[in-house]
Amino acid sequence: MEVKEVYNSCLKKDGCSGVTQQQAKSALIKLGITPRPFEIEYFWYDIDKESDLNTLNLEEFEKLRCVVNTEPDRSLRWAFNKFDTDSNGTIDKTELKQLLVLMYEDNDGDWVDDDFVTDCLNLADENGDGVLQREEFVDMVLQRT
Ligand SMILES: [Ca+2]
Ligand SMILES: [Ca+2]
Repeated sequence: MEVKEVYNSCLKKDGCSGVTQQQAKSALIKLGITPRPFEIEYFWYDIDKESDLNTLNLEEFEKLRCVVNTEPDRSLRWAFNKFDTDSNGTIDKTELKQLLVLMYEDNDGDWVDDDFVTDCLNLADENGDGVLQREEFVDMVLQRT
């Protein structure tokens, strides 16, 4: 399928003037491209120049398609810094909760509760210090997607 065709098919569902992050993701998957974790979010603000309601027009979507999968490590670094809101170099339980709500947004992230966050933290916290170091964060994100 052509890019334009896929773009339009994802667009039609809600009649908006551009694709949202979710629609962009499914459009890319239809085109045979699987975005790495947080790549779309990472590139989005660079590309969405007009910031028109957080959607991409066809031209902007083309740009996204070209950059996805080019810098997977950078998008993970960006995500780590973004969720490390107090910039202390680790992700604690509160910060992890924000991240999990976002990651599970597709399935309505509201069900993410403290028990779930604790379970995820315990699974990912390899050195057992109760917070996620950068490497633990990367492993967790890659395993979950
Ligand atoms: Ca932190
Ligand atoms: Ca740890």
